[in-house]
Amino acid sequence: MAPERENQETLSNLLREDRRFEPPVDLAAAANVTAEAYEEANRDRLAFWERAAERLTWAKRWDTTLDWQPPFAKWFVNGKLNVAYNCVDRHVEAGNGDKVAYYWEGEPEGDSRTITYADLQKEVSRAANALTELGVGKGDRVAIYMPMIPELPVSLLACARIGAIHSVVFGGFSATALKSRIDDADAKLVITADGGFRRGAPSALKPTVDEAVKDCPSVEHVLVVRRTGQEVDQTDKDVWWHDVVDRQSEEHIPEAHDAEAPLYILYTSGTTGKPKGILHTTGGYLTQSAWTHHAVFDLKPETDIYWCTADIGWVTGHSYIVYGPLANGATSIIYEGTPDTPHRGRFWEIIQKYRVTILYTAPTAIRTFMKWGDDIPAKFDLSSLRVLGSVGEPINPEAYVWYREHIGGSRTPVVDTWWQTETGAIMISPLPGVTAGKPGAAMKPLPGIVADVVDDQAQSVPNGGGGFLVVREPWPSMLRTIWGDDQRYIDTYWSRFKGFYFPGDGAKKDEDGDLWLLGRVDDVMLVSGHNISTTEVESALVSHPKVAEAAVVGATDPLTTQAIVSFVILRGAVDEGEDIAKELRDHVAKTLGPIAKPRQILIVPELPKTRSGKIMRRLLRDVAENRSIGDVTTLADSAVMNLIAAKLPSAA
Ligand code: 6R9
Repeated sequence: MAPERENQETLSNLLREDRRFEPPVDLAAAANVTAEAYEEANRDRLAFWERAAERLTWAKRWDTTLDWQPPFAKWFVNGKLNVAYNCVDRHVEAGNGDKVAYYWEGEPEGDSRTITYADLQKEVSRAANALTELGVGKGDRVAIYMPMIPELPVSLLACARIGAIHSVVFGGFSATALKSRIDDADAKLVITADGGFRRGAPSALKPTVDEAVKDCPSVEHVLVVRRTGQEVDQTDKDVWWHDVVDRQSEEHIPEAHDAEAPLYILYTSGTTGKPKGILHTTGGYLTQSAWTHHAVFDLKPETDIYWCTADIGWVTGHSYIVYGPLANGATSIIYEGTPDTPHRGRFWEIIQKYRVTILYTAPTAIRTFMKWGDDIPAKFDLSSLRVLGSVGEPINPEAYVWYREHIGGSRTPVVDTWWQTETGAIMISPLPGVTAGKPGAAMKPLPGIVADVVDDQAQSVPNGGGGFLVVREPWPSMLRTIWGDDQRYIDTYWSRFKGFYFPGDGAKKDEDGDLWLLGRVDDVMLVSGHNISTTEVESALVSHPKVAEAAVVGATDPLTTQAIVSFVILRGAVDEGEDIAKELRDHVAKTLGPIAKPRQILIVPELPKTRSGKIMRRLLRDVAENRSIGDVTTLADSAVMNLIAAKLPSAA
């Protein structure tokens, strides 16, 4: 654990960046959202969100836009709507039934499906009828543990349609992690598959579900999709999707649900304690996920082909593969596999094949592509791309510039979108037709969002200062509570700064007042009286041509309180005898100043990451401080920590 920092002053503001990228003229001229949106929202924030809500189809209009009993919000009070109707049926009714909703690419090459809005309407209706037959009703919880196959978004929408609350659990989590999430929500049904494809081979899911469910009294049925054809053990709770769903009527009349009816729970691991079940509701969530998708990606549903590479088990997949894009009538790609199967150009091949125009991915993927080399994307035609997005971690300036140049052909704006499971939708981001982008900056709160950077006394910091990110006013897609634990909701998010939402991230304002995200405050280091962000030191390391990826932690140090320890993946082989550690330490000192010079540089083959690609610095801190390694259940690949430990002489 990092030492207590009760009197945390502001974050040191070390990194300088002068590159600017103006929006392309033609994109700006035809942009969905212009600079006026900021003024409109400043004049009347609630009226702004009302207009965003009017983009949806309501069965009954709300009578109060916001009922705010801090920290509990209700949006669009007494309004009624059906999320699945908004995402599917209304497009069919408008004559767009033949429009493609999803181009689905399986991991095995050649395994693909095209799903129109009319197809989706039939599949979702059948699945909704099946859930009803299995005894699932309004307010019941359904746990979903599936690979990235079409039945996954269909399951989400079927739950939304009947008012059941879905809880998607990443297909990579262990039986213990799955069981604790099923128990916390008292799920009545689990939807899963025999397995999925990973790196060219079938990988089983069902045995994990069997293991998890054997002591879950709340679970009445397990609905199983046959995907890989693997042998599965049958239990008396199991029913096959093809037996139960396929024979249902393809008609289902959607009932309108209350704007505040729960839509889903999604667990975030957090750094400590039991996972938090983040609860999202219906009207506000769909309003903001749809509006931000329209604004931040400048989505033109008639012509764009949009691809978000996230897993649907992550909030990014919920809001920007399923709900936002479908509410907007978009055509999207869903890809089942990994970027390196069967070869390292798979992403670029998919973009070329479908003429993808908008790509939304994560810094961890971008850094991996940089490491693999510029020659791989250069072999493909990526000229269809017009907007690039990034999410999940701060994007290092070098990664931003590489992404823009090698993927975006130096034409496309890059939108760095800051948000969280808890915020439900994008909060801070450039607008591609408005903002002159700065590599590494998330820039400004979106219209209708009131965010700021404050010091530990909750005072707004001046331009040039750093501190804590806060959100000062409620927003439509905010979490409503932590499932079953209002007190934990209050303590976690609303107690650190009275009256403000505290997301747990550090941030700085540059001289223009633009925002830079600096990572979780738990990761901020205290070195000789300076608060230094791990993000800035990592970005400095990544700006060295020999470095592919870097993770930085503060380890207890008798002289300086904490000392900076860096874990670095190199871009290629390094000559014997070369003092790479010295070279990198000097590079950081030159880029950021001597205060940020790492005490230690450890060259490692991999970094520990979550399934959504976030570096788990907590585990690296354990290594740097010679402790036994903590909870690894949310790690994408648990073998990584052994690889790292094997590289260490003696860390401290
Ligand atoms: C959407 C998502 C949330 C945390 C968040 C922050 C980090 C996400 C970021 C970013 C800097 C960005 N984060 N996007 N940091 N710049 N563009 O990632 O949700 O998995 O809940 O993570 O991710 O630290 O607090 P979630």
